[in-house]
Amino acid sequence: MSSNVNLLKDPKTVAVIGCQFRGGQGKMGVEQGPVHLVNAGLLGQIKELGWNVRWDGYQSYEHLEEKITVETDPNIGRMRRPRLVSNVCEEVSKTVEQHAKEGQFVLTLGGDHSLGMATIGGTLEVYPELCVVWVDAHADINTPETTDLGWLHGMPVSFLLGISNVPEYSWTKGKLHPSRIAYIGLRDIEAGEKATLKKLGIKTFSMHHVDKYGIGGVVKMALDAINPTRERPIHLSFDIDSLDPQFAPSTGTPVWGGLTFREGRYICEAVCETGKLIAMDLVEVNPCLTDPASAKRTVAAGCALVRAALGEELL
Ligand SMILES: [Mn+2]
Repeated sequence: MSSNVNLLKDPKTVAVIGCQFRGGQGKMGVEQGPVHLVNAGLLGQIKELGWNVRWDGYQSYEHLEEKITVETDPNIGRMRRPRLVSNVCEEVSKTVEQHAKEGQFVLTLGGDHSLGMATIGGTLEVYPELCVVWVDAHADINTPETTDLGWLHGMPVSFLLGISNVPEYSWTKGKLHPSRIAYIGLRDIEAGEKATLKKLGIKTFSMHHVDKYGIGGVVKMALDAINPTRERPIHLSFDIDSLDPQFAPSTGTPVWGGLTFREGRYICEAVCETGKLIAMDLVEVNPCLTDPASAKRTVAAGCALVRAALGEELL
């Protein structure tokens, strides 16, 4: 394990939350991501790296899904399932905040990426100086005005930045400053998102930059921008669809031309090496969309990314 995580309390503990939530997007199966990751041995693998594991169990949010049905949750503007996503994310946010407050590394297994507003919202409460590395094929920065499809998994960053104003989401406090988030792996961005990224001057590293500078250069530039003295705590939000579909085919919105497995793993290694990583999300693993072998490959890649972020070294 990385020995220099001075922000975490001893004994070094990873709190793992298995978020079985799919309400931020339209496909069945992403709620099974945590089950497949855990069944692949992820918790044992984390222990082998020297961490204590506090497993929170699978969180199914049935109590909220029963209360907030399709009928009682009509669209707000173009936003689909807005109240369900808000309620689930508010609950997840409190859980993440509690673990972070106790000095634990918080690992959230999704579930869809709408959860990003919850997890980062939670860590920001404990670490106001936090910066975010968002690894994704998509920018997930749509607002209710710019979204084409209306699914919340394409919008979490806008709530973190406070540029989406929806009364039902008043619990999202918009505390993340645009200078504190960098993207890596982008290659499928909507027109409204491009305008937002430009307007806010957000550091974006698309696959073009990965090709041009190499992944080592890109991660260094990303960290130099959001964490120049490497003193800020880091939250890594890793969407498995950042990887090319040949490495991670089982995901809801695959896009060709993505990160290789090695490039994805390198990002995790490099962020871990800073000694400042305090939380990670691994989201959008949907084992139900492909044949079992492809699902297994995707889950194995996800486990390896988590291990790298938690200090597994090749040598
Ligand atoms: Mn995403």
